[in-house]
Amino acid sequence: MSWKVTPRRGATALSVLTICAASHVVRADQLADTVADFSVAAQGTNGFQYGVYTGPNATMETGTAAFSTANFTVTNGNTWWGGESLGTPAHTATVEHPGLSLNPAVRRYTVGSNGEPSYTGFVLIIGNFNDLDSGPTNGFITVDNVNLFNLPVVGTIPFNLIVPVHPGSTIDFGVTAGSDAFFDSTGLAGTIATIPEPACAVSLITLTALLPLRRPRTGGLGFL
Ligand SMILES: [Ca+2]
Repeated sequence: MSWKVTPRRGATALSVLTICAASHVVRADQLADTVADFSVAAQGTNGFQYGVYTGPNATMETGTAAFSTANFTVTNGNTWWGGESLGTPAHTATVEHPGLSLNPAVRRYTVGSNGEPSYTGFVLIIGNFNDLDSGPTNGFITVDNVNLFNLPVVGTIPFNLIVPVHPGSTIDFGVTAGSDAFFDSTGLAGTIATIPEPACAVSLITLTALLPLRRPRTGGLGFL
């Protein structure tokens, strides 16, 4: 007789799933946009800083490679310039160029800094690196000193990461030079958005506990 019970529980499951779907209407909030939030007004504007890791091709702040903005000055009104030859390393609204020293160019968003939303939870980091010149480069993303993405930039290289963060978390977008930094202009466009918690998660867990451990021999196809 279990087949009569199962459809009823299945119907309950469907109604809960409907509620879940409705709860996901809650919109994600965008925390940052590497292009739209670019500013030369001051380091930290819109939560972003522009600098380098002080280590050749470093992708994390380990050993001697540390993010620093100490040597950066503003020139030409629209570029953070790192003081090395040929105007490198450099950041614009859409471009990262590593230094001739092979120190990677890094732009950092710090969660909750400079009046940015104080957020704890998962974020979606999505966008792409784009090869703008002939020199080989790698594009990377490092969150709280853990490198999560690091790929050669050939054509357009998309990234799509879901990462837990908290106020003070650092999300670094960077470009490494490889063997040299000539012709290494690399496009970057990325956004960081919150991911709402599924409000129905507890309900689903509770529902799962109510479901039969074994599917009946008959009526199984009608379950959910
Ligand atoms: Ca290169």
